[in-house]
Amino acid sequence: MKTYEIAAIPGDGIGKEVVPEAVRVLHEMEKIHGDLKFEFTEFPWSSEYYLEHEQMMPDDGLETLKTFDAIFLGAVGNPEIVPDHISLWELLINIRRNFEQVINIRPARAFQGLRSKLANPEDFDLIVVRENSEGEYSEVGGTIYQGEEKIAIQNAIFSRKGTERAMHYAFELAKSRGKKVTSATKSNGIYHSMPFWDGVFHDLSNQYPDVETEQMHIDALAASFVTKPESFDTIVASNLFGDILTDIGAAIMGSVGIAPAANININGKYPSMFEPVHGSAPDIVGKGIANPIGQIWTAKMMLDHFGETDMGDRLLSAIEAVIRKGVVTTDIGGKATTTEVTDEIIRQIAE
Ligand code: GGG
Repeated sequence: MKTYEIAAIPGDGIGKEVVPEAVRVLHEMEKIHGDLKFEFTEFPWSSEYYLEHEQMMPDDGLETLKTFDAIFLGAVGNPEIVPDHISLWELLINIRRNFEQVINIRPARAFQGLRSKLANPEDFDLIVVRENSEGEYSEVGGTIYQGEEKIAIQNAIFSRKGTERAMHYAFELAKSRGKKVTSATKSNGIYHSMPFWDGVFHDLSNQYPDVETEQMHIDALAASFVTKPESFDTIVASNLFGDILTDIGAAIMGSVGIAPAANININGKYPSMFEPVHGSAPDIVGKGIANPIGQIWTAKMMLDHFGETDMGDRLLSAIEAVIRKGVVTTDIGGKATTTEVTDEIIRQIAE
């Protein structure tokens, strides 16, 4: 029996509603496989935890998480309790940084039954490789003066090492998919970091002569994501550009509620973390309409990471079938509740 120890952090808002659904699906997969076990340990680290403890996770939280095979996270953020930059930096970004989860992989593809009845993955099937450790997500800077004179200074960090490893990852991925890499830049407007980014991309292109390359300014790229997503395969982007592009990617699939993500520790020293692209969505909490597909597809990415690709493929096929059937939540045009969607996915897995 192969056992995977998984730390579950439902977090805030709908994270608490969708994580248990994905856990339910994974337990069903255990039954089908027969030789696989998922042991979940749940941690209540969230904005509510902050109310009681004045921190998003305990001092030894990272030490505790270190021992797990993976971290399965829901959503972070409840600005009524904790300012968003505190909750994100103390929990989500804290884990990404300290566990050297330097790459964030975020796929987006067409599903039959969403954009059109005829859609299929050939229509578009892309992966954004987001640099996940530096860039515009930086604590370097500060504020000076007060009132009308107040000034905020925010520095972005682009290291050769960080930029190269994100690009290497993207090139290797594109090579395995037999397609091209598009670099998201803005070197006409951002004076230092983006020309540097372009230079690294140019150097890496020379190391991968078989991979087709292109670079596009982020504004034009964002527009093309909407109008011709089928023209992309692997996109490499900085931390902020990648975050924004992948919300657009989710929107062109049909809803941010279905998009998955994986924060990968590429050196194998620490656990990787799997979390959907969506946030805590306070406006729909408690209504039973949160889309569980983002979290369940995220579970598929975790299965793939474990090397359980047969099970991962089976799970994705079940998601495809459920979307095709139209047993979906309101955000993608259905009437089903969160639980009903999961029940249908479980039925499809068993078929
Ligand atoms: N599902 C994780 C989550 O809560 N994401 C909200 C968010 O704003 N994340 C920012 C980021 O991915 O950098």
